[in-house]
Amino acid sequence: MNHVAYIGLGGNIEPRAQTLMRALKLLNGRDGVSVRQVSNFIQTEPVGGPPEQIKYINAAAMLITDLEPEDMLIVMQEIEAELGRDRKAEQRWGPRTCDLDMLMFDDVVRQSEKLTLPHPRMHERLFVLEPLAQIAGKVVHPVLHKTVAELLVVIRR
Ligand code: A4P
Ligand code: MG
Repeated sequence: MNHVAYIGLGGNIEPRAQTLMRALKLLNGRDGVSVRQVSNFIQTEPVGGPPEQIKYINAAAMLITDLEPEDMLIVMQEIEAELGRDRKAEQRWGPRTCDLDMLMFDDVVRQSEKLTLPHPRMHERLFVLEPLAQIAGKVVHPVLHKTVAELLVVIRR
């Protein structure tokens, strides 16, 4: 297990907390993936998407893994599908059972069609930074060269 990855979890279709718990269990059950830290589950106002969505529950987790980022993303997408997420039926930023985003993976900086690291919107989003700061406040963003705690201060201003 030679890599450290931070992921964001979010969902706004009931049972929200139960679905996120299942996602963490499924991740931890995969070969070469171990969930080591999990933030609190927080309720957040929906950002973007259609009006009148219910609130999200968001969380962040730290994993250690032998997988490379692309393989980790495939695992995350398989788990989203297992939890009933159907991308084709969904609107952009509309309600979803479980969205798993790869926020940071070691110090990898990469931009491909399938995977951008760090996640391109993580530093703009309270619903990502607030739970992430609970478990990774001192971790430095490899592009912005600020810690997660510092990024959180910036967007709260
Ligand atoms: N992709 C590229 N980089 C990554 C990465 N680092 N992690 C690609 C995960 N995926 C990555 O993602 C779309 C494509 O991004 C994938 O095919 C993958 O190859 P998706 O999960 O299918 O679609 P999405 O999540 O609907 O789109 P997007 O643009 O990623 O949405 P966001 O940015 O994740 O926002 N409000 C609250 N309060 N809480 C939320 O959790 N989430 C969203 C979704 C909107 N509003 C929210 C929340
Ligand atoms: Mg996503």
